[in-house]
Amino acid sequence: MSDIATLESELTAAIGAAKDEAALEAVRVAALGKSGSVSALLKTLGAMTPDERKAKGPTINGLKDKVGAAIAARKEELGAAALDARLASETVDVTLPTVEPAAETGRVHPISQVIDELTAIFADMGFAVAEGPDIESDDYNFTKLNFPEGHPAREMHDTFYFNPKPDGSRLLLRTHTSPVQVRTMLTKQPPIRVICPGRTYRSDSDQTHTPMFHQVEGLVIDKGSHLGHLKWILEEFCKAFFEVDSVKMRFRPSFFPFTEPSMEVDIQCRRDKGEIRFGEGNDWLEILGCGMVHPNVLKNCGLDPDVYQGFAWGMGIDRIAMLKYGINDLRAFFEADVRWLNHYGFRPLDFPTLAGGLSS
Ligand code: 2U9
Repeated sequence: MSDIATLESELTAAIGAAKDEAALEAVRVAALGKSGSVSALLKTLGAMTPDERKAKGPTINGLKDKVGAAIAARKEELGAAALDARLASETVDVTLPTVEPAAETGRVHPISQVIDELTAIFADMGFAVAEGPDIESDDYNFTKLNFPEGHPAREMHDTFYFNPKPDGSRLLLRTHTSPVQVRTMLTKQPPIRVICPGRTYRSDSDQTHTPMFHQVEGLVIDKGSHLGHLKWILEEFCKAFFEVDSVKMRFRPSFFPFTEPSMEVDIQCRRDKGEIRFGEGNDWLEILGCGMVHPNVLKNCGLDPDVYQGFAWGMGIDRIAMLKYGINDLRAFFEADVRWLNHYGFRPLDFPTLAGGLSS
């Protein structure tokens, strides 16, 4: 074999053996670079006689072309293999479960969920939501609501009072959401249909009471409002809230300064191995208080009781949330334990609607 043929087979083997572009470049420099083996052969042409050049020129130039072409072909091969390897390493398995986006990992607190649920139910019956300040005056929290001076609820040990002002008046943390209805009656003309959900405060703390708790109260004022309307509204609410087709309710006489007559309301239930089922059974569970708005309250809020009648009700949101969702420790509501919230909380984008199912 001639020297040129030997060099060609050596270079072809080296090109084929180059594992990556860097190795191939080293072969190219060793063959075609300034001091490369093929370049050295090309240089010998200059010193040859014309006949020698005619004889050897095509072989040497042919070697240069073949080596160049082989390097280009190998480069393409290596590029394609590198791309295949990258694509293989970046493949996505579309059958794997998706990662939950950040917006869906948080949870809605059961109290917020229950407020959304009862708002959806009462909104469907034509009620607006009214809100007011947590810090209230004695007048709006007690006096306008027909609490006599010296009523036990006004005692220091039941109500959180702020220090008295120079004129002797005292602000307080509202003990119920009723001052919101007082504000509504003082600023809006009947017919009035509002619900008032919000935080309330009483100086009370044990297994079943927390100093801050949540209430929702409702108020209807119109000409000719009566207890039949109240009963229907409360029954519709209980059916929708507890997601049952029918529910029996029991109205027992009671007393509140702001309503006359006043009633406490129980709903039918069945207690079964620590669980409570609504809309069935022979047991009763107290869930709310209600009554016709006292004529003194109507007068105190600028309405003529001979023209307008009203009814109102109030219930503890924390309590109905516990009953509906089987939560038995009230204090857990306010401990901000993420594990508890992951268990009892609701998905943030599942809004409660009557059509879509309140808690689905
Ligand atoms: C106005 C007139 C009347 C609101 C009412 C109740 C009955 C009631 C309790 C239930 C459990 C409070 O959370 S609880 O302790 N509430 O029983 N609340 S009637 O009556 C009003 C409110 C405002 C102007």
